[in-house]
Amino acid sequence: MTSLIPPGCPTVLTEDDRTGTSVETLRRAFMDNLFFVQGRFPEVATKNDHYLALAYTVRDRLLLRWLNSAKTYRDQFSRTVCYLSAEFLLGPHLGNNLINLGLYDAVAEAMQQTGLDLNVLLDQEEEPGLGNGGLGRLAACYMDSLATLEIPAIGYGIRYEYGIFDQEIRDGWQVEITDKWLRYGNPWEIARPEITLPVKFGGSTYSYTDDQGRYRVVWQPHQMVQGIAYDTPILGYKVNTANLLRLWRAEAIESFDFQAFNTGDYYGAVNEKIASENITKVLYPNDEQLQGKELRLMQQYFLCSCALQDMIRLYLQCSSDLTRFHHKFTVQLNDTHPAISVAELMRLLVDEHLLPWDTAWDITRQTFAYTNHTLLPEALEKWPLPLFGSLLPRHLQIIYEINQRFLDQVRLAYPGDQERLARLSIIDESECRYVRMANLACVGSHAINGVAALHSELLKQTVLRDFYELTPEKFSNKTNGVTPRRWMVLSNPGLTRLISNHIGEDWIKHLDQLRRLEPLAEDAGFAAEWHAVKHKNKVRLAEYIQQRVGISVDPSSIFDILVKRIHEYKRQHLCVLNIITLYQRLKDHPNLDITPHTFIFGGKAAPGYYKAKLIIKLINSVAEVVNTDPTVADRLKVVFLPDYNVTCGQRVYPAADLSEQISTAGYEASGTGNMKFALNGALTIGTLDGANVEIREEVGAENFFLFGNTVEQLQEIWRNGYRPWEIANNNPMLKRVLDLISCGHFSHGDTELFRPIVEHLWQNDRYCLLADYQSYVDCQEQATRLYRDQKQWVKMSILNVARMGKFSSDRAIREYCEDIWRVQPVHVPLADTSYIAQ
Ligand code: 6GP
Repeated sequence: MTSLIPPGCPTVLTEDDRTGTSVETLRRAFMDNLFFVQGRFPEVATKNDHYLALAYTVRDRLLLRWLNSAKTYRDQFSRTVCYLSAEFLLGPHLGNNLINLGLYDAVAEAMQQTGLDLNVLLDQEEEPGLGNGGLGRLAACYMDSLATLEIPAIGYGIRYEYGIFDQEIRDGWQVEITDKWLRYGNPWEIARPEITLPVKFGGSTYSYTDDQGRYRVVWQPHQMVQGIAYDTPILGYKVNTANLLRLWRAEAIESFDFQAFNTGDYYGAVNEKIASENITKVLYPNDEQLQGKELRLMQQYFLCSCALQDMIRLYLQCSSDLTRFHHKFTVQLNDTHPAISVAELMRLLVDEHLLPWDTAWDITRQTFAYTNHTLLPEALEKWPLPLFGSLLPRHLQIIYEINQRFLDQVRLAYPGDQERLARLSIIDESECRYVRMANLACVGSHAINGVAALHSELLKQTVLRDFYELTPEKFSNKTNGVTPRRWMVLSNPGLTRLISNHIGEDWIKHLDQLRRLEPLAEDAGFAAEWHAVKHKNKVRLAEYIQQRVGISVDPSSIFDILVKRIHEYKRQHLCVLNIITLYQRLKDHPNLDITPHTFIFGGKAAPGYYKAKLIIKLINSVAEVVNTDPTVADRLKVVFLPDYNVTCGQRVYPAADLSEQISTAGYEASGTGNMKFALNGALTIGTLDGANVEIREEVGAENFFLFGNTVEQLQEIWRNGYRPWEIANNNPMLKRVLDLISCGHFSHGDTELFRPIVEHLWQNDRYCLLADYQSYVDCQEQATRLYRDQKQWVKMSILNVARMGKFSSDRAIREYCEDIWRVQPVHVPLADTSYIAQ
C-alpha cells in the first residue's frame, strides 16, 4: 500500500524535528506541519497554509526556549519585571523570531528547497497592531531588549480582537477599516483557558467587623466577567531567554448567565455575554487624546485586575508570605492607562488577602513605577467621579483613603498651602469632580520617569511640578531606545551585512560598537558601498510606492520622509507649507535648478480628530497638483503611503535620506522614529524637541539640520503675545503659500475645504508653524543643497549611524534595571529535552 503521507514528511517524529536547526530538519518539520497541523497536501496548500506551517515550525523552536526560561525562573523564584501596558505594537513575529533564533538564512534555504520564497511567506503575516504608535511600539522594543538582556519579564496587556484600524485613502480622505487580524489564526499565541480570572464591575460595597475584630469591606458587583490568558513567547537575540507576553481576553462567566436563562430571559443572558466580551473587542484609536468612554475604563481595569491577580497567583505558588511581593515583582506602568493598578493591588492585598492597610501600602508603593509619555494636557487621563464610582465603587473608596492619608502628609510639608493641596489631590474638585490618574500613579509609585532628557525636565517644571517639589528623589529620566534587531538586522539586511563585514556582529547586541565605523567615514570604498546599499533600499521603496499608489518616483532624488501619527503638534502641515513653497518657486522660475525631491508621508489620524484627517486630505490634494503639473516636471513628488504600520516602517526607514522630526519644541516627549531613521543612515531635519536634542548631541551639530524656536523662545513668544498674522503678512512667500491653499488651488476651486487649517494658522497657530516657517524653509534648502554633494552626505550618514549607539533599547532597559527595577539577568540553560520522553 502506498503511504498517504507525502514524501519529505517524517513518519516518526523525533525530538530533532521540533528543535533541530539544520536546513534539512527545518524542511522536514515544515512538511510535517503542513500535513499534520494545517491538514494539507502540498499540491493544494495555499500561501497561508505555507505561512502557518512555517510559523509552527519556528514556534516549536521558541517553545523549547520558553519552557526552559519558565522553569529556570520558577526554580530560582527570580525577580521579575512586569511591564503593564494597554498597548503592545509588536509588528510581525516571523521575521523577528528567525533573526533572534539565528535561523533566518537556514529557513530561507529550506523554503527555497521546497520551492517557496521566504519573503512571500513573511508578507503573508497579518501584523498584530495592538497599539496606536510610540507608546505601544516602545513596549514591544522593551520586551525584545528584556529578553535579549536575559531579564525575567512578563508583559501584561489586552488581546484586542480588533487592533488599530487599517487605513484606506479614498479621494484623498482617510477611511477606517476594521482590523480583523485574527481572521486567519494566530500561530504565535497559546490560549490558556485554564488560566481564567474573575473581574468584577459595578454594584456596591458593605462593611462589617469580622470575628477577629478586623474591619472588612465586601464588594458586591453588578457584573462579573472572566479574563482568559493568551500567551506569546518573546525571544531574545541569540540567547535562550524567551519571556512571556500575556494578553487577556474578556469572556462572560457562564454561570452568571444562568439565572437570567432560567427565568426565561434568554436574550438578556445573551446580551450580558455580548457586553462582557465587548471589553476586549477593540483598541481605542486615540493617540494622546482623552476620551472619557466607560468601556475604555473597563478595559483598563480589566487589564490591571487580571495582571495583578495573575502575579499574586504565581507568587502564591512559591511562597505564602505576600508581604514580600515587591521583592518578587516590580511593575512598570506604561503611562497612566494601567494606573488603576495602584488601587487594585491595595484592594487585593487588603480585602482579599487581609493584609493591614499600612503593610499593603508599603508593598504597593515599592511595587510600582510610572513612566509618563506625553506633556499634552488633553492626554492627561481623568475620569468623572460618577462614572468611576459606579463602575469601581470599592476602588473609589480606596482612592479616597489613599488621598486622605497622602494629603495629610502634604499638609505637614506645606502648612496652609490650599492651592497646592488642591493641585496634588488625586481628586480634581475644580468644576466637575474627576479622578486624576497621573496623580494616582505618582502617589502610588516609588519612581517616576520621562522618556527623554528634555521631556523629563519639562515634566518637573510643568505637569508634575508639585510632585517633583514634594518628592524630587522619585524622579529620573530614561531616554527611549529602539531595538536594533527589528529596526536594523531584520529591516535593513544590506546595511547590516556591510557593517558586520567591517566591524563584526557585536554591535547587534552592543550598539555602542557602531563607533568603530567612524574611521570608515573617510574611506572612499566603504562610502561607495554605503551609498550603494542606500540606493538599493530606495529602489525597493520606489517599487513598492509604484505598486501601492501608482506614483513613479526617482530613486536618485532625495527621499525626505515623515511617518508618524498625524497630529497638529507633529506638524505634518509645516512640511506641506515647504512643499508648496518649492512648488511656488518652480512656478515662478520654471528653469530653477533644484535638487529632485520626493516627499513621503505616512500615518494614521484618530478617527474623531477632524483636523488631523483634513491634514491627510491636504497632503493628498497637494500631491495631486504637484505630481501632475508639467512645470514641475517630476522634480517634486509627493506620496502619501496608506496604512502606515510596523511593516511599512520596516520598508521606509532603510530608504530615507532625510528624516523629518519637526514637532513644536516641547510637545514630542521623545519620538522613536527619529532614532530608527538615524540608525538607518538618514540625516535628521528637526527641532530641539524630545530625543532630537540628544540625537544631535550624539551625532554632532554639524551632522544634523536644526531649525526652529526652542522651548524657551516659544515661551517668550507666547508671553509677549503671539501674533501669527503679523508673521504671515510680513513674509510674502508664506502669505502666498497660505493664500494658494485658501483660494482653492489644491481643492478644485473649493475655498472652504482647508479653511479650518489655514484660518487656525492665521489666527491662533497653537503649534507655532508660522513662527518656525522661515527657519524650516531655509534649513530644508540647506539640506537639499548639501545632498548634491554626495560625498559629504554619505560621510555624514556614516557618522550618524556610528554615533547612534546610545539609542538602543538595550541601553534604556539596562538603565531601568539598575535605577528603577533593581533586577539582575538570569541565565537560562537549554536543559536536555527529556520532557519529550516523559
Ligand atoms: C508617545 C510620545 O508621543 C512619543 O514622543 C514617545 O516617543 C512615545 O510615547 C514613547 O515614549 N506617547 C504616546 O504614544 C501616548 O499615547 C500617552 O502617550
